[in-house]
Formats: sequence, structure tokens, C-alpha cells
Amino acid sequence: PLKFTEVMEAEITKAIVETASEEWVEYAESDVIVVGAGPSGLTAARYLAEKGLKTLVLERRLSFGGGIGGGGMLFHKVVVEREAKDILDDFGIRYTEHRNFLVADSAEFMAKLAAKAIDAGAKIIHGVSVEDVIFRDDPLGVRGVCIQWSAVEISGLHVDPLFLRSRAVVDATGHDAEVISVAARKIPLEVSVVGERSAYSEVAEREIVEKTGKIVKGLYAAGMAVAAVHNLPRMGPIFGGMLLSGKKVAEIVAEDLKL
Ligand code: 48F
Repeated sequence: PLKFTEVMEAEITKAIVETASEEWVEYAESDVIVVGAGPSGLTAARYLAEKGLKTLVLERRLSFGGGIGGGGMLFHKVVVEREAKDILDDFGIRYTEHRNFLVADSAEFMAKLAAKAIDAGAKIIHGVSVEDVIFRDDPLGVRGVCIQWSAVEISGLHVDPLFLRSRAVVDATGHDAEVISVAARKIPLEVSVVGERSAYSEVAEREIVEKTGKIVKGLYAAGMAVAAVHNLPRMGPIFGGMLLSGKKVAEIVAEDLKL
């Protein structure tokens, strides 16, 4: 019969706490912190990691995919424009052609985005919320984030956060642009987060990609966070813009970090 070692429970604890703690120390400093493991954040993370940048993704929830999992009003499909076909292929995500669109399964879409980001070398940690940024004012710029366990955030307990330094922070937090919102409130940025407008899908998709990029030194917007910052329309369960935005922000950050 299968025989397990005795005094097993304490060893489980040591295995988890020791390995996790080693990684927290390792990721106290990184090249890029991506906040949010939705479509734009996972795409950005994969391409950043492939460029050799030490990339950490922090996700509030205990799951991947952000708005992907709900498909369109819980129908388990998402729509992607042909312009993003190469990215779908790059991630090995299968699709069917439906009139003007490519249609993918929401479960496959989020699973493969996450798997490829991890395989490329990005570290994803769940259950962690970014509640603030680190900044320096000469020159003005963001140098990392303040983090808290999501469980503590939800509990309302007064617990001070910890800090992670990074050369760049990507706000991929979706409709509320949470990181840029807090930064705009607390440090003198030239942007304010006004929120998105009502649905106008094709314009939203195009403009989100066009306006993806730097907010201030060290802080970047991708995905729906771009719509929140630039008052762009929403677009519903169509994801080409999210993929293209994630890829574009990775290219911009990589270029800036070379300087
Ligand atoms: O909302 P989300 O999917 O953002 P996205 O990448 O994609 C938007 C689409 O899903 C869809 C759409 C267009 O197709 O309209 O809504 O722009 O993913 C954002 C992720 O960030 C996490 C959140 O739990 C979600 O998984 N998140 C949000 N705020 C924080 C956070 C925070 N402060 N700290 C950590 N994670």
C-alpha cells in the first residue's frame, strides 16, 4: 500500500511558506508589474516576458481572465475581429469564422492567454490587490505599487500594505482604471479618470488601441483602462482591441525600458 511520510502537515506548511516567501523576495523588484489578469493584462504579460523583462502580474481575484469568463451575457463565447487573428494564432486559441468575426470559446480563450503568459516566464499571483502606487517627483514618475491581500481588502481590516518596486507599472484593471485613478488622485498627473462612454464598439476598439500607452513616466494604460482614462465608448464582448492593446503596451514598455 502507498505509504505517506509521517508528520506530513508541518512539511506542507514549510514547503508552501518557504517557496512562496522566496518568490516574494525575488519579486520585490521587477521590470514590469501588470495589474490585472484580464485579456489585456495577460497578453501584455506574455509579450513582455518574451522580451526578457522580469514581469509580475497581480490579480485581485483567484481566477484568470477578468471579463472573459462571462462571455456575452453568460453565453460562453467571445468575438474577436480579424485584425487580431495573428494574436489568437500565436496563443493557439481556436475559433470559428462567423460572418465578419472570429468566435472563440471563453474558457479556452482565458485558459490559453494565461498558460502562454506563464510559459513565457511571467509570474502571476492571485488574491493580491494593488491599492496605490510608489512615486518619486524628480522626475515625476511611478516606481512600483502598494499591495494588499484581497481578503484583507474585502474584510475592511486596517492592515498596512507592502511595496513592490518596478521600472514600469501597467494598469490593466479594466473599466475602473484603478491604478491610474488612485495615482491621479494622489500625485499631480495630467490626466483624470473620467470613465467610459456608452457603447460604440468599432470606435472603442480602434481608439483603445490607438491611445494605449504611457500616462506618466513608469505608468501605462492597456485595455478598458484606456477607455476610462480617455473617455472612450464601451464595446461589449468583443476582444480584438484588448489583445492588440496588450501587445502594443508590451512593445511601448519594452522600448522605454531600453533607454
Ligand atoms: O476587466 P478586465 O477583463 O480588463 P481588460 O483586460 O478587458 C476588458 C474586457 O474583459 C471586457 C470589455 C472589452 O472586451 O469590455 O470587459 O481591460 O480584467 C481586469 C482584471 O483586473 C483585476 C480584475 O479582478 C480583473 O481580473 N483588477 C482590477 N483592479 C485590480 C485588479 C487591482 N486594484 N488590483 C489587482 N487586480
